[in-house]
Parts: sequence; structure tokens; C-alpha cells
Amino acid sequence: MKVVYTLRHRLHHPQFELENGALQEPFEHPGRAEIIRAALAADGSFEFIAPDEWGTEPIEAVHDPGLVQFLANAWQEYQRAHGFTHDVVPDLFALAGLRDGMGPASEPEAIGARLGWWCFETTTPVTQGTYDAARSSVDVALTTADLVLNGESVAYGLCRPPGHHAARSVYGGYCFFNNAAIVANQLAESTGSKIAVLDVDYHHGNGTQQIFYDRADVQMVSLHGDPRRAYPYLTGFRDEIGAGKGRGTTSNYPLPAQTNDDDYLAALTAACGEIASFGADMVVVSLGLDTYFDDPISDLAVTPDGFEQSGALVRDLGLPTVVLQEGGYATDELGENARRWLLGVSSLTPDRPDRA
Ligand code: SP5
Ligand code: ZN
Repeated sequence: MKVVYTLRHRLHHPQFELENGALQEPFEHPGRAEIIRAALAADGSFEFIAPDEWGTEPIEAVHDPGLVQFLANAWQEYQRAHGFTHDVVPDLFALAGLRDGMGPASEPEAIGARLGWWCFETTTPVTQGTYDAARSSVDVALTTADLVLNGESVAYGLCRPPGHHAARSVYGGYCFFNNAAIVANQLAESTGSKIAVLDVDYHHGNGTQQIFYDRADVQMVSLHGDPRRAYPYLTGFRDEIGAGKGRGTTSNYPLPAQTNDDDYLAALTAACGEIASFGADMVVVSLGLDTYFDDPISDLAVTPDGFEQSGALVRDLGLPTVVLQEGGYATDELGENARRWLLGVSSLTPDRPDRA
């Protein structure tokens, strides 16, 4: 299988995440991508490819151009205003309630306040190289999709930073640009076909859901920890099914704590059934491996065997498949878990001899 990777991801390297009233070591760190790269390289059945450059146009097709412009300059602007600051994080959030009854706010001028206009939480610092890394992550995703458009039945983009929490006009959840949404939109627009996004990250893909909520041509199906207890808390409930022309094209499978392989695979089977009923022509997988039983920030109980069987269920859809990396924080096992999922999605079955 072809794997798209670039070391430019390392340009994004926060020193901390502000969470639970404390500065903690980042769970989302450059070592994650390096561990996956090493595990796939050691396997021998993966071929590494460098990404092409795709520019900002496909990003601005799903994100507010103001968000792209903001991230391009935010770190430098903050340095000019406040002096050297390795990790740039908002200390004020532009919540609508601040202007209740006074009409909506407009984007503030001060850089500190602009951070809280575009960012929704405190665990996603902007560092000096964050914009370049986030751009390279999009390039990885688009190059992976291009491989599949050019005949690969499945390819994997080792995206970092991840993307699925980034909505049209806000970033957060370790995500800046929504790699999967940018790819799904580009595929839908360039081929005129129906695209399914299957999001198996532990956390609900709120950004992807928001971007496609009223779209009939892009389906969003997500399995995740129930938002009654799990980040991002505000989205991912079962009754969120899309709106307008997109009514029925969003599906959510909130899962209880400690969901095991059997129950997880049953839910994934149902999710894949919905993709088949939708009549998708291609699948984009948001591959989070934070459903792993020993993940440090999550509470599902999927094992390496469960990951391989998950990949095989997606393979059995028989559709061209773009797999993009999202979360997964059990650093020691992350490479093996990714390898097993990818072996599952690319394995030979008697009736699918083309999937070598
Ligand atoms: C891409 C992705 O997986 N983003 C996840 C962002 C989650 N950030 C907040 C997680 C809150 C977890 N708190 C539990 C800490 C247990 N030590
Ligand atoms: Zn996650």
C-alpha cells in the first residue's frame, strides 16, 4: 500500500496543552507520526511517497478564508504584540452571549482576542511552524486522494496535525485544517460522485459533520465515545442526521465506555451498511486509533485484532478508499495499531483479488 508522509509535520510541536486546570505534556506530539512511519517502514509492504503541493484553494473551499489567513500570520503577530511566546493560545473566547441583545460581534483587532474568535478551546497551541505543518498535512491528504483517483484501490495519508475537529470557521481539538473534509469536498466536486466520510476516531468529528451537514453529495458517518461524557461534548448525538438537502446524510453512533471488539465491530458493520445504502462511490476514512483499550485520553476497548477486523469491514465495502490519520495517543502501540488497521483494509480476499 502507498503511504503519503512528510517530515514537515514536525514543524508543529507545542510545549503544553492547557487542560483540567494544568499545563500538561502534549498528547498530540511529533513522535506519534514518527512511530507510525517506523512501524510501517519495518513491515515492508508499504511504499512511502512525498506529498505534492496543492495550495490554499482546496482549503478555502471548505474553510473560511479568514481562518486560513489568520493561521498564516497568527504566531508572528502574537510575537510582535507580546514578545517571544512558544505556544500561542487564546485567553478569551468570543462566545455569542457576550453580546446578547446587542447584535453579533465582528472579528476583533487585537491578536489575543482574534485567537478566541477563531479557536474554540485551550489544548491546540499555535507554534512557529504550525501553519506550515497544517498546510503539509492537507497536502498529504490531497496527494493520498490523488493516488486513489489514479487507480490505487486504497492509500493512506499519514496526516499530522489531525483535522476532523476543525469546522468551517473554527479550529481546536489538535486540528487546524480539516484534512478529511478538504479531500471529501475535492473528490465530490472533481468527480461529481457521492463520497462517504467514515470517522472512526474516538472523538466525534464535529468539524466534518458541520462542514457537510446540509450536503446531499457527502455522507458523514461517525462512531465515537458518547458526547454525554466525551469530547467535544456538543455534537455527535444520535438525533443529528443532517439538515435541508443533507437530511439523512449524517449518522452518529455514540458508544458506551469500555465498548469491546464485538460491540464495536457490530456498530461498524451497521455504519458500513449505511454507506452502502447511501450509494457512495468512494470512502474517506478519518482513522483515529484512540479507540484502543489503553489509550491515555479515551475509554473504549478496541484491541489490535479489532483494528484489523475494522479495516477488513471497510475493505468489504469494495469502494476506492482514502485513509487519513487522525488521533491515537497510546504512543508505544500506535504504530502497530495503524499497521493492523491498514493490513485489514488492504488484505486479499478470494472475491477481491485486486486488493494486493
Ligand atoms: C484528533 C483528536 O483525537 N483530538 C482529540 C482532542 C481531545 N482533547 C481533549 C481530550 C479530553 C480528555 N480528557 C481526559 C484526560 C484523561 N487523563
Ligand atoms: Zn480523537
